[in-house]
Amino acid sequence: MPAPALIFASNSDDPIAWGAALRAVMPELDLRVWPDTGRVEDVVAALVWRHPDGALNAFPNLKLVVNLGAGVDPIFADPHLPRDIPIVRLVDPELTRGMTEYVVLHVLALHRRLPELAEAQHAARWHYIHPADTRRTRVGLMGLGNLGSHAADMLARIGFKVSGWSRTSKQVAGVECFHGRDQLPGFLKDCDIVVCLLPLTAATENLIDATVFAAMRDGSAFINAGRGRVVVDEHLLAALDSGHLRHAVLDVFRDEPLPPGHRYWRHPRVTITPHNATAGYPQTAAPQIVDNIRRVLAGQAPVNVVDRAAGY
Ligand code: NDP
Ligand code: OXD
Repeated sequence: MPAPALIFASNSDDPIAWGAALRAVMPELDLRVWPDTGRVEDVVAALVWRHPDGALNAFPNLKLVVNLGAGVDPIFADPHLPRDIPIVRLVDPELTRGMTEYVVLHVLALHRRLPELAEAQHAARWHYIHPADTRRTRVGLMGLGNLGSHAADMLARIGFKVSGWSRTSKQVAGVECFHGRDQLPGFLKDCDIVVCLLPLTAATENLIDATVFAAMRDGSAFINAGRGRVVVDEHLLAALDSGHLRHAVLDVFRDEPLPPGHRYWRHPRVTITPHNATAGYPQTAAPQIVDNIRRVLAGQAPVNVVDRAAGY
């Protein structure tokens, strides 16, 4: 039997590093890099990030599509996506740890008022701000999945009060949990800092709009590391311009790279990071990818399968 072949299609991941990590757990693996497919019949799995539309239809024996990231919206952007092949996403412990690091970094920076202090330093102005009481500060996570629940746990351990909002009802130790559209205002009204870790789906696109910002506390802050299209940019800018929101930290954008003329770049109340909150790491992600390849080759269901109907 020929060695299982895998097609790698990503312009932002290093096929050499991924090949080495995958072969460390599956030495017989035959890794091919798009567009050098070789004999298309050999390919059983595709490892992709923003693959070319229709590319996955080239492989008649494809049994698995692996998204090289946590968010699968780039896969669903392909109008010719094969219908019946399971799609799995990365649930990589290092990717998760990296996102928690990002969330904690920016929550602490906002909590300790670093943007205002940096502005004061720039003007050589001694601007005393009394430190806020962590135990009386509430951080709210929109999205309580793999990333949101891990970040929530760390924030609670630091001493913040933590709330979370999800689609379905959840229970997370130390987190006040809300779910569904009806409970969104109740979730938002007590949060001092709101963190979006939602996937982009038909239900979340443009979800965070003027109504959502109005439901947030006066003087609260917002972090978006989920997806740019979940937020209505003009409404966020209006909430920042009016001072209703004191600051926004944005890692993800409607169009990436963020266009040079976009108002976010020069807004005094916006901090921008270039979609680098976290990433998948070959060494820690390879074992689960290989496990899933072995599963589909043995006729078993893979793990971390994306729910196509829900879109995440
Ligand atoms: P999960 O699928 O594990 O969790 C998604 C969470 O969002 C779940 O709690 C889910 O609710 C909730 N959710 C989904 N739809 C809705 C909705 N309509 N209303 C309310 N809640 C909803 O995903 P991850 O935690 O692994 O990742 C989350 C997102 O983070 C990714 O999809 C991606 O967009 C983004 N991301 C960004 C990165 C970056 O570098 N900036 C890196 C990695 C990911 P429920 O629990 O009920 O299912
Ligand atoms: C993402 C990722 O989904 O980098 O943004 O994993």
